Amino acid sequence: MTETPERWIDPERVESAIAALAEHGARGETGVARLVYSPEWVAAQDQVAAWMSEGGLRVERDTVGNVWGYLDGRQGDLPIIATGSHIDSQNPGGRFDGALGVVAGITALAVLRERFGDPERTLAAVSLVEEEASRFPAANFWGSRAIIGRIGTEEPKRLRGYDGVTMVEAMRDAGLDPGLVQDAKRDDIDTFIELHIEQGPFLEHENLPVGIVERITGYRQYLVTLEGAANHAGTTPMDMRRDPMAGAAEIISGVIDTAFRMGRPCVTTVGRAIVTPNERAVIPQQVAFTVDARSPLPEQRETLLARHEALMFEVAERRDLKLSLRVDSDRQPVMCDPALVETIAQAATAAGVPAMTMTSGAVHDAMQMAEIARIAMVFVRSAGGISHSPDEFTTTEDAAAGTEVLTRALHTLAYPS
Ligand code: HGY
Ligand code: MN
Ligand code: MN
Repeated sequence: MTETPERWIDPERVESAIAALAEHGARGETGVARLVYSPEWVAAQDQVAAWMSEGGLRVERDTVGNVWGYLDGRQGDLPIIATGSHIDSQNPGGRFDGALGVVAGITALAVLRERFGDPERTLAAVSLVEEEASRFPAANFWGSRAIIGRIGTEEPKRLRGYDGVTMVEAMRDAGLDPGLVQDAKRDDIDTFIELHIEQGPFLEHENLPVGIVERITGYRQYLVTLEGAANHAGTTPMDMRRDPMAGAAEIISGVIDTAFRMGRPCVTTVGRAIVTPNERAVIPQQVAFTVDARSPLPEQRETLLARHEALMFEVAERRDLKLSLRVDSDRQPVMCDPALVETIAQAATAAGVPAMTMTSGAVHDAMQMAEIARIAMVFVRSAGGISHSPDEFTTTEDAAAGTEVLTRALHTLAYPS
């Protein structure tokens, strides 16, 4: 019999922090709606900064609102090792998506400081401002894109939220200067490890608490707008209509069917539709809908996107509809660093936490950070594979097991052996 290694992480510490964060933007019993730069978002970032200070970390806020907590290393001039995730949520989502990675990062650094003192390499825990695009449909990865220098100078003025507020106004409401977004860019990050809930069924299926991500899916998100001619539902013969709903129906069922026929791992989702006017007895003038298409295999992603676009153009042409296609987000699949994956696998073994390597079907801030740093991710099991819902749940034991693995991996990377 091998002995269970001593655990560095107290599960209660992780659980109580998740519960405290969930109060900022609480919706019902278990839901959270914490949209970027809202008052509840500001309160959550303040809470995070306070925890970082209590954990003995040096706190900084950058110009876009990311909160950084540093455990300074003896070799302070070396590029840093960072961990963290996003503090915003779906509208509403659950209490773990993003938040668990923020809590795990702060907990890991505080525990490393308590147990081992100063590291050799500087460690940072970061609470990133926005990943979900739940307030601004095209903001996605606002925090990590600022860090890698991929926010255009005009973007804050151009982006408008579902609530009609521009990014400039939202940033000002949160006490930030939108003219300084570019100053959040940095070039001193060597390594970024993001802990996140799996948001899918595979770990539960394998009865494992932890996954180590090797590859993150690629995706493209479109807003498809079809324009036809509004008219009376009773008097306009079927063969005399320019009906954008008929075109949308054909495209929506077609893209979903294409992904289904191409098979795993590609997926396509139509999650939002806006019908104008939205009336029972009127052929609509316009139907707009989102298409979110993903595959972790680069060639499969290209084939999927090409088929989707061909269908959209063919249907619009045949039905005499005006098609406009806006791409809100577009990203190739990203590979995690093999050496980091191995370091995390060894940390899991040392902790006595069973784990497997896997692919992420969700997109993550880590894939933006991959442009400037080597990256990897630690996943923890999602109950029922459910996420982006108030029903999202991860047990305290699993959350602590993932945090344990993260902490030990950071220890390997930042402390002399
Ligand atoms: O859409 C995504 O994959 C991410 O969870 N926002
Ligand atoms: Mn997330
Ligand atoms: Mn999410």
